[in-house]
Amino acid sequence: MSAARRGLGRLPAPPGPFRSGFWRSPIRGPWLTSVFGLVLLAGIPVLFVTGALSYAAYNPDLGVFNDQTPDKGLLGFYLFDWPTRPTWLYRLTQGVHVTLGVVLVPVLLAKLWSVIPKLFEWPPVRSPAHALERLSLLMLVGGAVFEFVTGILNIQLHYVFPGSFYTLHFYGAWVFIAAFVIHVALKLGRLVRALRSRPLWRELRTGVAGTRPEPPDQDGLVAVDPAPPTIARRGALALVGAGSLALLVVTAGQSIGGRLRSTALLAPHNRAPANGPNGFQVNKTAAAVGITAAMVGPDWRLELHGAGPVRVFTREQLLALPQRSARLPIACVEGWSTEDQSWSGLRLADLAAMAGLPDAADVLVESVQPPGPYTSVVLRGNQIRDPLSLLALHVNGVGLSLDHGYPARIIVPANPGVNNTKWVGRLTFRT
Ligand SMILES: Nc1nc2c(c(=O)[nH]1)N[C@H]1C(S)=C(S)[C@@H](COP(=O)(O)O)O[C@H]1N2
Ligand SMILES: [Mo]
Repeated sequence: MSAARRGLGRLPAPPGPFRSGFWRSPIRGPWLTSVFGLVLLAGIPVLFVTGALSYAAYNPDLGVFNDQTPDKGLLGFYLFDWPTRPTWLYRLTQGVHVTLGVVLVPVLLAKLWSVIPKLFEWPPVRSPAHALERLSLLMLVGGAVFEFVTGILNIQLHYVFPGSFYTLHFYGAWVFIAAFVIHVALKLGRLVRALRSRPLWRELRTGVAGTRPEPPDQDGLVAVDPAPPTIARRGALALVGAGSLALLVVTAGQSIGGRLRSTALLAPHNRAPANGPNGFQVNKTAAAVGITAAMVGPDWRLELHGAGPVRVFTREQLLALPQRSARLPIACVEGWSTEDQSWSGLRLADLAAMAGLPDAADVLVESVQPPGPYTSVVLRGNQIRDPLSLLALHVNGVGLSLDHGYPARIIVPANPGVNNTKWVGRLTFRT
């Protein structure tokens, strides 16, 4: 035994939560922790995968415009060309990511509550191995809290961060998942044993009166001096389950749509802004981003850059060209999405051919909006060539409303909403 270890061990625990008698809930113990842990074990990998897919969809290979995550380096190893089919792909992956993230909040909080005595272990460090374990727990808890907080702030408030939300959430996810994998590897055996120790059906039949503490455990979760029970384990599970269910009900409608849309009370984009053909969700209105009547009035032009000289079109000239249509949704990074809308306008593939580059590798799309994060977006070759990819002039049979991007906007199947640029002023096809 080292001198340091003896020294620390001899210091008495400070009063309060560091004392072993402080935590007294009689239901705290490996079983309850493992039930919450099992739910997170199923949910967090889904969050990680759908989140990672969102980065591929957001098009980080295409440089500074679409993705502000600098130097992804090795962590970007998996990035690939996001497909354009099925057209609802991003609606699904991002709807699952955001909805599941919200629904898991009560489970995460309950899991943290169930292990809180571990945060106040005394002595704080017993050995180098113990120090490592505590560091990994710090990364785990810190990573989880960080990812949930940044994610929820983003879907509720949109970009309130110093720097880019994407950067923070991306690196945070890798730190969190690394700690998560280590934690699962260390605890899986204990989780299985704890779950086997008390059959769920029996626990669900046990009321407050029959609730007894678990036998003392190696992690010190079980109270040494338990208080009389005020809630059964099934009551705690019901409470957390009801919290998750309530969050599901007030969130999922923004992604599922239809009649459920009106139940999405927590979602900032839950309601259709108006009736009629343009009456579906608007993320940023024209007024909110500084689009003035002059920018999109009779003087508006589309500039088409490519192999030959620059070509310039009025809206009337674009309307005189062959119009194509596509039924496609808008699916925002924030998780909300619209049902399919009927868009019509010019195929991006036709525009690429008009620009003299039918095999263009990508296209730089620029909005007339004053410079900001959405004013430039790059779309890839596979997105240009999909026959459903349009520079839309109409939606649902009428001209685009100003808020949906009049005079012209991009709509590409399975594209994250953020890359469907509104108020387009210039297209530059490139090889
Ligand atoms: N020029 C411009 N295009 C934009 C945006 C914007 O703020 N400015 N918002 C984007 C985002 S984040 C989304 S989700 C969609 C929303 O389109 P909608 O408002 O027509 O539903 O537009 C995208 N195109
Ligand atoms: Mo968005």
